[in-house]
Amino acid sequence: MQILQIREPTALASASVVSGRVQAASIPEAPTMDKVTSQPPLYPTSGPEYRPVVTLNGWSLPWRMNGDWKEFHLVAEPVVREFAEGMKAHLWGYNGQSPGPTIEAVEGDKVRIFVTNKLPEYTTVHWHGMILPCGMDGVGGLTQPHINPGKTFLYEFELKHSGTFMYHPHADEMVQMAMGMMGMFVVLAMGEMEMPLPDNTLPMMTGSGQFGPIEMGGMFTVMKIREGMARDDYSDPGPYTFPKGTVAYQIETPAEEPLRQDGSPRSESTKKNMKGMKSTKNKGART
Ligand SMILES: [Cu+2]
Repeated sequence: MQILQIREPTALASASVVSGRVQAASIPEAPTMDKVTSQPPLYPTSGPEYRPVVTLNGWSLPWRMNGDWKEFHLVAEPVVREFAEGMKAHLWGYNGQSPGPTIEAVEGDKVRIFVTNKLPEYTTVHWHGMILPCGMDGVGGLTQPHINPGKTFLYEFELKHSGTFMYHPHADEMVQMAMGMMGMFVVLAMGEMEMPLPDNTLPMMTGSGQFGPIEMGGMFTVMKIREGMARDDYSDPGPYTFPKGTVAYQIETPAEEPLRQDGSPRSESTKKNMKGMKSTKNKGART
């Protein structure tokens, strides 16, 4: 919030507190990145000192100060990323890259994020896990109108809690996220953390459980709670011991191969076509 000085004498009397968005008429520059190597972090030029994060094979989105608002500009757009020499993937991302640039700010900051849509379809940006007003949560159709191609929306909110968050669309999710639209949003804590980071958690996207990797579809942070753990004990109690017979399991299929819908076995020619595929025959052990 800022007090606007309005020059017209008639308006002076009614000069009032207005939303930050009135100030936002000039859209900040949208930096873009063409390199896929880790870029140096951005040190704060105002506000509290902190040690910025380094995004591996990525970069941090520059911002500008406008009054007490930190302004960022994300551009959702098709991008080309070279994963290995000569292997270029046509993706969707933000500001020239996929994943999008890391947004970094400090607990208590007021952020204003401009989002310009240069995709061939509508989008939104959801600030995953962050505590903010419902109408800033970026769920197309539910909490805001979609951002149509060529349009720019503003998100304005105060960063209430520190943490490592992410942003991604909540619009045509299965396509847009699969195409690479996501980025990290790091909110640094002011002062001491009240609690050590528990190693008793599995962070989303990077965790592995006792049955294999835990994937994005889960989007979970899994806190391990066990009977008998001491209060304030955040040590990792290890994998959960499932009671016997309570885990979904694979069975040996009685038929050698599935029948077709009409009940006939697959023909030899079909088998030949399927030559490259192996049938999995894992022993389904019941725990
Ligand atoms: Cu999410």
